[in-house]
Amino acid sequence: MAAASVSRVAMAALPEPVFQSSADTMAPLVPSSGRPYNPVVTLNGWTLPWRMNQGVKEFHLVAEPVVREMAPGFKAHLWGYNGQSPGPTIEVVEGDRVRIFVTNKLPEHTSIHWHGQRLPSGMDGVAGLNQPAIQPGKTFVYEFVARRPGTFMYHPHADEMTQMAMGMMGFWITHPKTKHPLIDEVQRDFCFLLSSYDIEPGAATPKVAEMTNFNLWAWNSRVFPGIDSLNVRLNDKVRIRIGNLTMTNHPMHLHGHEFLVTGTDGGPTPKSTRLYEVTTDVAVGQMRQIEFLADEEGDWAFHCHKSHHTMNAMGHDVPTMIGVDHRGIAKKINNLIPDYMVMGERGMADMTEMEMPIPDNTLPMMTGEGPFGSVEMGGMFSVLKVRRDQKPGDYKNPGWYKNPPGTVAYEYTGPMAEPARFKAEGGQSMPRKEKSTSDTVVKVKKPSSHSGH
Ligand SMILES: [Cu+2]
Repeated sequence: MAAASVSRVAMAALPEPVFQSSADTMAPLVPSSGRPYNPVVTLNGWTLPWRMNQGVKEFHLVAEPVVREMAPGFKAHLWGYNGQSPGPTIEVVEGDRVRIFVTNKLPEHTSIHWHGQRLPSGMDGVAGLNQPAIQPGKTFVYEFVARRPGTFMYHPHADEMTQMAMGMMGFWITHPKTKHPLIDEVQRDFCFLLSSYDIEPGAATPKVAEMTNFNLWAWNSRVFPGIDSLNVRLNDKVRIRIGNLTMTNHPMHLHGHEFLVTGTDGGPTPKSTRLYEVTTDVAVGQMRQIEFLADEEGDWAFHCHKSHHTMNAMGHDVPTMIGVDHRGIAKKINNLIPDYMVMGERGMADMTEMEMPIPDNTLPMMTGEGPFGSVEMGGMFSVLKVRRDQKPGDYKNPGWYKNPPGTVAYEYTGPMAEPARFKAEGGQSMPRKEKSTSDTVVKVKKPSSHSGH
């Protein structure tokens, strides 16, 4: 009797969960209650609406299996929150009291850890240590005050290997309540999480036991060419917040501009620590927020600098064939094995042109048509688009940059000069040991065939 009445009260108090079915980048959610702030834009994501309940911001997260379109033509069966992986971004203001209802619709228990937050130990979300795990079908309540402004994330702390490999994660932003000496106002504020998956070509569900050999490198569970561009107005001050929930580091590289690292998940960085850079490494479990003045018009690549992270599945286990003339071989082998494909005798770029047959629900390894041809990218790659005529607050993709005449690299068609080759060998600080005059002889002993093995 008592238990029934308690649960009825709890049900009545539960805010209605909001779900998202689209992987499009949603417009920033301008706060309708509470202190005002400049909302963020979650790349290919959205911000979770809240309910004000007697001064408390109430959110409702539902942990559940989801279908995430990782790029057009490729859908993955992941786990996430409220219809998507990653889950919705949570945006609050420093000093807000926040109550988060978490309903578990997964086939196994879960919990949520609020990465980087100052909160009571019992709200930190490590299942078994800080709380009992949330069993399937149950709803738990987390409540704390968002004490520090900054860039944070949330993710399960129960069967983490499976649940994070399946895409369970989300962004959390605590905006400063008043002007903060180390937090500048910006016109555009983007955020995304780095995640990686191992989904066999033709399959849809990640292999969760994978430790190192991931084949999909994602921003917000999207891969190039499925990652939306970051569209800004010329001379906007831009902030990009990045969190890394993969199992390796990602040197994030921006073209055309220098940026400062203005914050980590530890909070805003002291000004004395800020260096102008064009690449910043985001290590495992870290968050970085970068800021720059977008004062160069154009289309600027923004990507992870590990070249294997800007390609999609099938990029591994491919032998290097550069310099090997195997023309004609493919055709001969094709008579024996119909789908056989020889890869890249002049480099891998051939592969984008070959349009090799790939299984259904699989992305090409390198793809993406730009205004001048194939971009030959995949994975963690997008474009910062800086435009003079982009309206304030307009996040629409303006299309390709129209380069002013005379500002595009072009082909030289004049006479070729005689090559002048430099003759000298490189110097050496110390002489090498005299080479031995006799060749090294390697004797190979064949295993005897009658060893009984
Ligand atoms: Cu990377």
